[in-house]
Amino acid sequence: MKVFKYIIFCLALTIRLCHARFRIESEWSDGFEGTLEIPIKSEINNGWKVELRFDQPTMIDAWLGNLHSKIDDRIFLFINKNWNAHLPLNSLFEFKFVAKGGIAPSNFVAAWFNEELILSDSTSTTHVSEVLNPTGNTTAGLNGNSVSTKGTYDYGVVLRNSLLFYEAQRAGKLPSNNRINWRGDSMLMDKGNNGEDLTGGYFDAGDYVKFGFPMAGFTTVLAWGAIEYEDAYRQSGQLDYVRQAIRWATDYFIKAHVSQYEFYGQVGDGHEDHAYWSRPEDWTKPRPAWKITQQNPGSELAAETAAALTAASLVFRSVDSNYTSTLLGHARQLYDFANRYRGKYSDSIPNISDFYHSWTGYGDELGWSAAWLLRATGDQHYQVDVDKHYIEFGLNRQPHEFSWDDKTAGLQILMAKITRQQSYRQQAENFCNYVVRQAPKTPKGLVFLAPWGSLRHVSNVAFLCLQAAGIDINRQEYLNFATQQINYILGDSGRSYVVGFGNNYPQRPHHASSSCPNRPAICDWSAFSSPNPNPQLLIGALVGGPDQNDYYEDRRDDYVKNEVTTDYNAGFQSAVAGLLYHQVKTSTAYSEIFD
Ligand SMILES: *[C@@H]1O[C@H](CO)[C@@H](O)[C@H](O)[C@H]1NC(C)=O
Ligand SMILES: *[C@@H]1O[C@H](CO)[C@@H](O)[C@H](O)[C@H]1NC(C)=O
Ligand SMILES: CC(=O)N[C@H]1CO[C@H](CO)[C@@H](O)[C@@H]1O
Repeated sequence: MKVFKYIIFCLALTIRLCHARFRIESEWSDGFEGTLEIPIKSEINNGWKVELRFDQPTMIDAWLGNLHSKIDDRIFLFINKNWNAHLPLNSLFEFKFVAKGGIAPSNFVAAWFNEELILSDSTSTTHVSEVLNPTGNTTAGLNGNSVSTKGTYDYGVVLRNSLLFYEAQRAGKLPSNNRINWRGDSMLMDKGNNGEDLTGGYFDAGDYVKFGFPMAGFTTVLAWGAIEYEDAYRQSGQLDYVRQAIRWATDYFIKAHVSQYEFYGQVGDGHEDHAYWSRPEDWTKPRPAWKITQQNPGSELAAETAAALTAASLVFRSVDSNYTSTLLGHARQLYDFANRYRGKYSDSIPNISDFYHSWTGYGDELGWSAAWLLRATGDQHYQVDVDKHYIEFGLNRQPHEFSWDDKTAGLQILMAKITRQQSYRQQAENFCNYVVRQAPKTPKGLVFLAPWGSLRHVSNVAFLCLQAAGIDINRQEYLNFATQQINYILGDSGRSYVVGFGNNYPQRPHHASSSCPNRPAICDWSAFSSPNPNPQLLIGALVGGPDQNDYYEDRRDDYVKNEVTTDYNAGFQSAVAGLLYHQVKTSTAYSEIFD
């Protein structure tokens, strides 16, 4: 029997590529044959991909494309063949397929063309969320059409250097493959109140305190970049290194999580530390450690650590399943701890308050960690929690930055990626439109969100809006923005702001250990006040950056413009990985990448 029937449900308000139609060519007891009619509204030069979703397992034959991946036998991603990578403007692309295995046209619930939802039946939101790819990664930003990000900087080298900076920040016993020859073992006496081993982890910045909250925050951002832009890391030979960098933090978080409701969130007193200017290797005094418990909870800290462990679980999923489940186990417990025993972490660890007081409260971290757990596990309870947190904490608000303190914009973009729902996409777009189109700029075009560490704010928003571009929200505009901002940092402004890279890079970062001469020479406050460059090259470190007039001085005593931190480099490194990723994808047709 030959039936002609159209299923048309066009999301006209949100979708540029509207009026895609599905035509059923024929139908029989075991399956059907159908054609997706896709009007081509902008010329496709570099290939395309089509994703088909069903609400029950099926088998698909489609001869116009190569099957690239298949999830749960329900989600099928097809990439063009060599001969049909080009689709002319204003043509109608007819993508035909046969579905078999006891399936009816009503089981076909949604289709995407180059990241855009082009067809969705009225019930598809529930269907689609049930069959979400738990890693959410198969479709990340592959659309290469008409994007030009011709950087004149070698982003692969920048990634390598940034990872070397993280290596220079390691506390604890260094492994034999340590690449920083002026660094050695340090702070081997770090322990908890009951003697628990708390060695390892990262020094926060130019100092030696281990602040758990920003450490977790930067780990989440590094892991996020490693998930989305895995190909960029692979292509530049840095995939193993970024995994090691993430693991250096997550191994420490696992140690610090000494029981279900006990987590150490700080080692070292900031005031005492900041009175010391020398090498970490030379510090011998025992250091205090503070934890959160049921009686003294800390929801920002526990939730952000849950987010970091969850994001890291996605990084290790394909290489170490045991470690992945260890990470997820701790993450679930810490999220539960954060949500069940609520409290401001600075009330429980008051020693933090002069350094990383959380001004935005814990609502953003609760939403953000639930979203990460949703992505990694597909467990719909976390969707319910995200919804609750959105309402309780007003998380649909439009933030003005993305930072170690405020995760709201990250949550909104992450949810847009996971669910593809318009409400989240709109929030992501509002945020990026604000930073790209409205926020203050310096005379040379740097977006200027805050004076202290201006470039970390720039990098963070560049990273987020690259991800928005990857799900086709104002793609070209956001890609151009991110390229312009990152290239400003790398040299377009007339100098480089990354130690050891490019033209006239900073020589005197506010960073104690690299300001010290080689051992055994004494290192003290005279190293701090010396006018000379730091004796050790802290390669890869991003400094704070210029003021609103593009003014900057390379002075060691200027911690506003010239400190370096593990937090600053994370958004920066992930943004650079994103630019490299888009470069690679646009210089190669899909067929070449995936064949
Ligand atoms: C998994 O990891 C745990 C903790 O690191 C270890 O004790 C266990 O032996 C590992 N299991 C496997 C199968 O590697
Ligand atoms: C931080 O901890 C140190 C060491 O226990 C203590 O002397 C100092 O008073 C504390 N400072 C604050 C602000 O809590
Ligand atoms: C990092 C990650 O999770 N990669 C996964 C992306 O999805 C494909 C297909 O499901 C997996 O094979 C990868 O391991």
